[in-house]
Amino acid sequence: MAIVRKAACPLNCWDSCGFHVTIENDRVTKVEGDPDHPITQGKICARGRMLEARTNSPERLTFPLKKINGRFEPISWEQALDEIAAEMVQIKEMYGSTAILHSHDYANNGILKNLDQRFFNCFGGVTEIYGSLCWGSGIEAQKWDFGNALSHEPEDVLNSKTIIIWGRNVARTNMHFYEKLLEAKKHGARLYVIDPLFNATAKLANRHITIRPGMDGILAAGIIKELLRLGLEDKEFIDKFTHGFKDLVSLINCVSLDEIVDMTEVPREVITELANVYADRPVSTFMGLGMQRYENGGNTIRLIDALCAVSGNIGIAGGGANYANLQVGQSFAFDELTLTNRKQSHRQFSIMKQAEGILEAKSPEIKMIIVTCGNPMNQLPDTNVAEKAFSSVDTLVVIDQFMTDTARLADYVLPTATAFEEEDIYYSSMYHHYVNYGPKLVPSPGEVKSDLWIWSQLADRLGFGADFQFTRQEWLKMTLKPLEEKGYTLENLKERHFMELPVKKIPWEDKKFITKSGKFEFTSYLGELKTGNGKLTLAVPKESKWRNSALAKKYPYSLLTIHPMRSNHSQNYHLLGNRVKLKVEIAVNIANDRNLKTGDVVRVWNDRGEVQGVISVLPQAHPNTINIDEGIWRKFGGSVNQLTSSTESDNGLGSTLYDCLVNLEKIE
Ligand SMILES: Nc1nc2c(c(=O)[nH]1)N[C@H]1C(S)=C(S)[C@@H](COP(=O)(O)OP(=O)(O)OC[C@H]3O[C@@H](n4cnc5c(=O)[nH]c(N)nc54)[C@H](O)[C@@H]3O)O[C@H]1N2
Ligand SMILES: Nc1nc2c(c(=O)[nH]1)N[C@H]1C(S)=C(S)[C@@H](COP(=O)(O)OP(=O)(O)OC[C@H]3O[C@@H](n4cnc5c(=O)[nH]c(N)nc54)[C@H](O)[C@@H]3O)O[C@H]1N2
Ligand code: SF4
Ligand SMILES: [Mo]
Repeated sequence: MAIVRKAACPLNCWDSCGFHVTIENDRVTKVEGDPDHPITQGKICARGRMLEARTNSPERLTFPLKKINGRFEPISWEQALDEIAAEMVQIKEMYGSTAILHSHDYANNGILKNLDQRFFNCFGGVTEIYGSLCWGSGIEAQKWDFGNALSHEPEDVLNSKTIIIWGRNVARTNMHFYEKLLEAKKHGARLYVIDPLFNATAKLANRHITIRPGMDGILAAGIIKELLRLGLEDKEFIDKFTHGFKDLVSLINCVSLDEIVDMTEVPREVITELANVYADRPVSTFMGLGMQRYENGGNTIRLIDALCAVSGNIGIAGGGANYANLQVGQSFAFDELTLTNRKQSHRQFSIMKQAEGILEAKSPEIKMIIVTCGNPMNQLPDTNVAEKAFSSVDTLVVIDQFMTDTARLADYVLPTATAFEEEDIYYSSMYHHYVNYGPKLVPSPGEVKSDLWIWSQLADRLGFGADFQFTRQEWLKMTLKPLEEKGYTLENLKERHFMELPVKKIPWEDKKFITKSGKFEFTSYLGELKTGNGKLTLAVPKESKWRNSALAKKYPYSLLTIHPMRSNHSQNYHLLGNRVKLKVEIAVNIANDRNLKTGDVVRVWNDRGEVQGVISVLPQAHPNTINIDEGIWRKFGGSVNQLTSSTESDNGLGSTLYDCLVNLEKIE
């Protein structure tokens, strides 16, 4: 008999949806949107629906595996856990616990996924990664400017006169916001999209403005320049609530509008139009994450923040410099969950440069890597170097659901549960402020165990089992403690399946910023403290003709590797059948210059690597721009990250995945 139960999407996504999951004979047979969920409203994307296929796939890993003489053999959990624990003890004794690297990303938004950190902290502290491939530069930028990265509640967009979608692929990556944009448009809001690609969101827009990749900060500077020339700035806001405006004015004065037009390839009249738009408040700006994956990414977000501030669009209904909403994640008791104070040793590599970290590590060298919730062989930049690094250690342990490109390299592969096979609470700090409850719905296949079970078993063997002797109920209560004190209980959440968190709906309404000056900082004290320079700059991408003309001659095209439609990163390609091909999307001028047409096979290369794929000509993309969707597996022609660079962004905390020049040619 079929029953329908409420659950939650675990995927790393803006939308954090509520589900209706159909179960027949202990099997998930369908995943749909929960019509009662205030954001989801009954609609979900293909990635959500495909969680059924991910759960039931015959390719699921169902036994622990050990590589013996180059081949994977099934082994018992006893053997796998005993051997891994024994090796951890030995490594700790001989080299210290930081000879182990914990490599992870955020493939699952479950709160209890953070218990991996508790495990490694209680073990004594391992080498950890810091920063983020995803949104690191922008988060840090907003901390410098505002003190925190906060967004308006989604509903508030209905108060905007104009909505600027700046480098966010809403229709593809953030579908419930797309629905809101439709609604706002019906209410009379104007919609602008600034993006090098004419994406599905651009189709909805009143105006699509293409830009040379990586030049958005320069465009924001140009708009500020025009605002000031026309006397349209919000003088009161600037005087009362900002710090460092003089520095901003000097910066703007040292570049002409003609130069800005030349650099951004955005026409002068469009820049003037945008200045008039920004002055006609309220204007809400929604920044995407693609735009800050450049070496100048932090500064780019800071200049757009500055534009929102100069035009008086901060702290007002229908306004905002919306990027992420960290107040969501900041509502939970992570310290209690992760026990940071138990760490005795400590070393960190940036997530971008973990491969270099592994290859160069001394005293101690990295002897073992444990990978959770990530597929670094696909998703890290410069994957050829990453593969060398991950292959160089004595023991690689990968915990995953499938035999990914990373798992293939492993010595031990431990099969883990999908979200429908364990209980957790899910949230995303990217967009809305609801958390969702996901119960355990079905048993796991074969000998699959949850990540949490694996940590508890290893903890037992390593002598700190007591730190893991809690029920799921107890773990969840521990995490929700700060909320429970305010009357938001786990019982309530379990009953309703979603809960609206008590966060600020219009951030900075009181104009009290949590920076050192208490003001919005055009010149940042925190930036000065951390990097020696808190001033805004007119920085451009590292791989550009201004910074490296020889490189730009050799590799004349900008490569974007944006997020795929039907997969969350690498998670679904193997489930899409034999249709999967690496598609090389090119601007019309490249097609003309190189005599290429849709269907041609090309190789795309730079000094780091090469991929081959099939051409698709993109109408209305910015000249000299190429896109290849990220996430594709090696066996289908990936990873595209063979081409990308592991350079860190200006503030050290973000990736430069889209700061990437390539060349291409037709092959037979
Ligand atoms: N379908 C799908 N949805 C997803 C994901 C997925 O893998 N698949 N992943 C989720 C995750 S983890 C994240 S981080 C979010 C990301 O969500 P988004 O920020 O929407 O997506 P990205 O693919 O990172 O960024 C892509 C957009 O930035 C534009 N862009 C690139 N460079 C520039 C630039 O220099 N200037 C401007 N103005 N625009 C630029 C691209 O053309 C594209 O439209 O999506 C989430 N949602
Ligand atoms: N070129 C390029 N590269 C990119 C990006 C880009 O735009 N362009 N985007 C970057 C961004 S924004 C992000 S967020 C990262 C994402 O990078 P990753 O998080 O590494 O990518 P995913 O493919 O989502 O997931 C990784 C693995 O986690 C596994 N997994 C899922 N759930 C669980 C679980 O509960 N437990 C365990 N142990 N494993 C689980 C999945 O099966 C999958 O193999 O990629 C980054 N890399
Ligand atoms: S992937 Fe995102 S949009 Fe799709 S169902 Fe999950 S949370 Fe919703
Ligand atoms: Mo991401």
